[in-house]
Amino acid sequence: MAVSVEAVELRRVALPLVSPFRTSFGTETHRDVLLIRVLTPDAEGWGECVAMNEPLYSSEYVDGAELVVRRHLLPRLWAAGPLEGAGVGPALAAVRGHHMAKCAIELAVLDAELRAAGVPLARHLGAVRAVVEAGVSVGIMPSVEELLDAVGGYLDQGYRRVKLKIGPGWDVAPVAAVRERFGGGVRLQVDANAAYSLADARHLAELDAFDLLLIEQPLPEDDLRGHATLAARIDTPVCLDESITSARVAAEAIALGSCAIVNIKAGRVGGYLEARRVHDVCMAADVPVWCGGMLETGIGRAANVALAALPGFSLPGDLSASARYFHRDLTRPFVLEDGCLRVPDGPGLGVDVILDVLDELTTSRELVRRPA
Ligand code: NPQ
Ligand code: MG
Repeated sequence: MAVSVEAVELRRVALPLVSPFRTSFGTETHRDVLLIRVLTPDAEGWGECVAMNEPLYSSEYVDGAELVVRRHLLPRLWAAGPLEGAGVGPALAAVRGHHMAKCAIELAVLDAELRAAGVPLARHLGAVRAVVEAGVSVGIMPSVEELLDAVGGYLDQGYRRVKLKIGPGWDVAPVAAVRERFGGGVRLQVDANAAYSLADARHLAELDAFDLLLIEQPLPEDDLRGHATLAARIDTPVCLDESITSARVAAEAIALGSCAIVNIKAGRVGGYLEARRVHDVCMAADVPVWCGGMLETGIGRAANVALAALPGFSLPGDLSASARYFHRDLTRPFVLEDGCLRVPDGPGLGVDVILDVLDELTTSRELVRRPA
């Protein structure tokens, strides 16, 4: 069902993190989020742009995303006229890249469309589950002792699997310590965020001893061939994150033997509908997938949980409780129930933005009206 977008609000929100999050590319203390709110005659819709403050995870960053939305994407949205969520990708396709910016707009239009129609996003995407297993991503810590305390706390909360961020100088020792302390029953995986090179293959093979579910994105984003070579040299299954920028690239990576598992993030591939196509490609190839995370607020988290309820998502995602990252969320908080998150079943995202909290955390806002 097409909706007529009358105006779009661009809003920047700053959420302090409960503790600093360190990865191989840097340390974050705040989440600086761009929100997209579309106003239509029947309903409003919300989207979240997951671009980081700096272009460290990928080339997108939040100031750039905001500019691209305003200058290059909204004019194309207006030109398209009334449209469905499924029409957003095609309407914006002339603009190269900027997947996270496009994803936020698509999600907002989908949300408005589905709220107006009374349909939950999960059902629209093809969800088959009412709850999804929650995993937690644990940053690089000042010491192994602090890491063990953090992991122990998350396991006590019920998380179904643990992902350790790794990088040169923080890899084999912390993994060995976590295995030693918590045993072989913990589902454990690692994420390098592209911090290694093929010359590290023998070193990364030392991780083979720890029965990891997977190693995520050891090599640079554009090195599919290198990942295929590495995958043949280590026993730990290789999973790709940053490299998988579309369903087509997912098919290529699988065909090349670059990965045995895929992390799906809607922002990275340009939207939740392309994310579903990545899921479909992987499922057809018997490649397990799981839902990645970008420290989303309740808006993006609700959409991720809906996506993760699709049938091919056979591993726990980076889907945590709101409290893993934020003191206060922009929606009712997501909470763990027996190590799982409930899939929202209300129309659209199925969660409502708490406007008081939103206003308190807002750092800027602008309303762009459809040209007459
Ligand atoms: C990943 N996420 O899978 C990312 C990377 C990441 C949950 O590990 C601010 C905003 C900080 C986005 C740190 C997880 C971030 C971020 C890491 C994304 O590679
Ligand atoms: Mg990753």
